[in-house]
This record gives sequence, structure tokens and C-alpha cells, in this order.
Amino acid sequence: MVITCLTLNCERGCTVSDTVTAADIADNRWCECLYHDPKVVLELQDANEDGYLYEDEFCAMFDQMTDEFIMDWPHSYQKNFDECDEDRDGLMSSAEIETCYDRVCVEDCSTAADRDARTDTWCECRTSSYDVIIEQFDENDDGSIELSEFMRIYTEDTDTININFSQATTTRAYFYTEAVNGSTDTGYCAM
Ligand SMILES: [Ca+2]
Ligand SMILES: [Ca+2]
Ligand SMILES: [Ca+2]
Repeated sequence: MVITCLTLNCERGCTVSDTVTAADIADNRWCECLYHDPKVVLELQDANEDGYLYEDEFCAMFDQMTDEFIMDWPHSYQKNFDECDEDRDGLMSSAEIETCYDRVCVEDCSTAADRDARTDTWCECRTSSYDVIIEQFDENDDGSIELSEFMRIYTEDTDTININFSQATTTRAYFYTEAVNGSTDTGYCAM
């Protein structure tokens, strides 16, 4: 019921209608609900974790003086990170990165239209492997990516992932360049 109620309120308060203008929606912090799963509200506000919002938990979303919505929505990088961190231990292990990289690459870049729609270079993921992430962003060299490392990959404003594929020096990419692109006379990787 909580989820249904939140969804109804999001639709009602944040859809242009006779009483709601596009400017109202832009000014209304609550209307970021359009971009978040309503479960996020429940997770953030359900202080005693019983799956319900009691009056005190509900009221904590609002300034008691002005009645303005004051809850902080989670940053999208946190949401994206959590989706990859399957065991929720706060680290993307190399196995989690590989799974997530492949999944998101397929989701974002499976059709030519998807690829054309993206202005960043993310869809080069199709010809590279997940280890470019570890190579470029694992600052403390522990083989996994923590949130602060992930934030360097991710641009929140545009919701894009920034990886410099051209700097990829993975074995696979290196071998490919050397052996297949004919950048050496021999056509194979010399020892
Ligand atoms: Ca509760
Ligand atoms: Ca993890
Ligand atoms: Ca690390």
C-alpha cells in the first residue's frame, strides 16, 4: 500500500494537468520521484525497517514549519553502484564488475539505434572487456571498485559512464591491436 500511495502521489503531483504546470514540476523536489523507484522512499524513510511508514517516519520527509518536501534523494551514482554490488558489501568485486559490465553493455548497446542515441563512448564496451574499469579506476589496486572509485567513472548530470577505451591496455585489446590490426610487421606479439 505504501508503494501504491507513493506512486499515486508521484503521478498526481508531477504530471502536467489543469492544476500542475511544467514549472511547478521543475520546482518541486518531490517530483524527482519520477526518476526513482518508490521503494527508495520506503527504504530511506522506514526507520524501524518494518515495511510500513508510520506517521513519524512519513512526517520526517517534510519540513514541519513550511510543509516542504525535504528528503534527500539518493544520488544516481549510488543507485548504479548498488545495482552492480550484488552482495551489498560496498565493493564491486571483479566478478560483480564483469557481470554488471556485460549486462549494462547489452542493455545499452544491443541495437544500432541504442548505440546511435548515445553520445558518449560507452558502447565501445562491446569490443572491450570489463578489466578496462579495474585498470583505469582501481586506485588502491585491490582488484575491486569501491564507491569513491566508481564516482570517477560516472557523470551524474548526464547519467553516463566515462571510460577511456582508447587507453585500454588489457591483454586482449593489446594483443588484438598488435596481431590483428597489422600494426606490427610480424602479425603476432613478440616476446
Ligand atoms: Ca516503519
Ligand atoms: Ca560486492
Ligand atoms: Ca579498489
